[in-house]
Amino acid sequence: MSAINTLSSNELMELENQHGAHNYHPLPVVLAKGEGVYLWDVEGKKYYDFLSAYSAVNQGHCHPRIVNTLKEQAETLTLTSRAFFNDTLGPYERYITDYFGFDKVLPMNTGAEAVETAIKICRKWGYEKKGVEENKGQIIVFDQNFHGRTTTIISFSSDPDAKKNFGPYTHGFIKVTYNDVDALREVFEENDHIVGVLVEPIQGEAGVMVPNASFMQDIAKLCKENNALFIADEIQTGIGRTGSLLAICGDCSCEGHCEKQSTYTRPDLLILGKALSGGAYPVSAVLADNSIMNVITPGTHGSTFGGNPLGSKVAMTALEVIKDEKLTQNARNLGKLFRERMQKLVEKSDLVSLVRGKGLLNAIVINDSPNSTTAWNICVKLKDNGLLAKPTHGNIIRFAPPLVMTEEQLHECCDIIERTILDWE
Ligand code: IF1
Repeated sequence: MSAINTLSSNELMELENQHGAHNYHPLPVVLAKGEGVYLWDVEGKKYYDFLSAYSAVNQGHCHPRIVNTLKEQAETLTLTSRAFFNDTLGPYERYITDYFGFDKVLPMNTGAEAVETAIKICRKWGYEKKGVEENKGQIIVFDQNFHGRTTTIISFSSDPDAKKNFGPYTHGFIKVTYNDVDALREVFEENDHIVGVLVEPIQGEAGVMVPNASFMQDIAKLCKENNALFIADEIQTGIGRTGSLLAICGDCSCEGHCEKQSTYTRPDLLILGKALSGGAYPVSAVLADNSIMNVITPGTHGSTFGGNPLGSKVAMTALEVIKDEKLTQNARNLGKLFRERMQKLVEKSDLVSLVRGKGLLNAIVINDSPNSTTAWNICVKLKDNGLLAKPTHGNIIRFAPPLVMTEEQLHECCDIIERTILDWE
């Protein structure tokens, strides 16, 4: 056994505390192994994962097919840079554009980079195609958004922790209340320089806020009427998580690119990350049709690692797994079951005031002040009882297990949650 593995959880936490920047406040559990829906800590205790690395491991931990692809490609070719062609990028680009129904893809690595990429494409499109005066373009964003942590993205964050003392901030964003079509329409009416609208189909960090069923269609419609780009950040919600291939598909059971505009509202720019690699490697992407993507020309954008052979191969396998194992359908079915079980708990317990979500992206709201530590303490208890989840925004607990869960496992998890909550009172 290697030297690292002889250290206890306490010793490992102390190492992070001593030598790492304190940019996180993790639950006190030190994980050493993962397989499917399970995680094990250093002492060998087994847990159900109910976070899925913020929806990056939709395909389950260490999926054998994804791991095999990673190993094989790692032994063959990992990185060439984009100074040369390579033999995996083209096939990957054809695969992902077919999969989601767009002309072209721009490959990047992290979610924030992909959001930055979409913002750059949108602005350039605004000046070169829409004819907006240079440097005047505005992008509409929403209150309580989460799109990443670069200086431009945090410039339009509503979260003081994410934003304060990181200025000066990037201009060119107008913030509107989420789920408020009238407010959005007003901004369009008052401003000639809108080049796009950037939105999460469900706001994750805000506490799994599910907007009205028509909100995405309303945005798409306003964008069309005002010649602005509809930009969907599906980094957390996409790739099966919400019981549809994309959350903007709504309740349509198509695989993402059907013509039923009533249920599927096709974005002009689609942003993906996280589960695009099944958590094995950082892979993100922006998809668009030619009329938009062709504003990007040599030298205007790029990344050393974006589109590398390892990431490309891993992403192809990760997307295949979603289809082959019907994980989207599983998320839809299990999600209904989960919310039914939690709804019963809401009725039985004064501690839980509501459950909301779609597919396997759900949250319960704890009946206490957002400043209380109740949700945190419940998560610590859940951990002791063998289930890992994380509070968000004080009194909300997000529940997002890997999509490879079985019905039997889900019931066992609901039993753990129920017992933990009922024992609390
Ligand atoms: C952290 C939240 C989840 C995202 C959407 C872009 C990104 C994210 C919709 C950026 C990333 C992560 C990042 C992680 C916490 C986490 C998160 F709680 F903050 F909201 F998932 F729920 N768009 N979300 O959700 O992607 O650059 O990280 O690859 O600690 O920052 P990234």
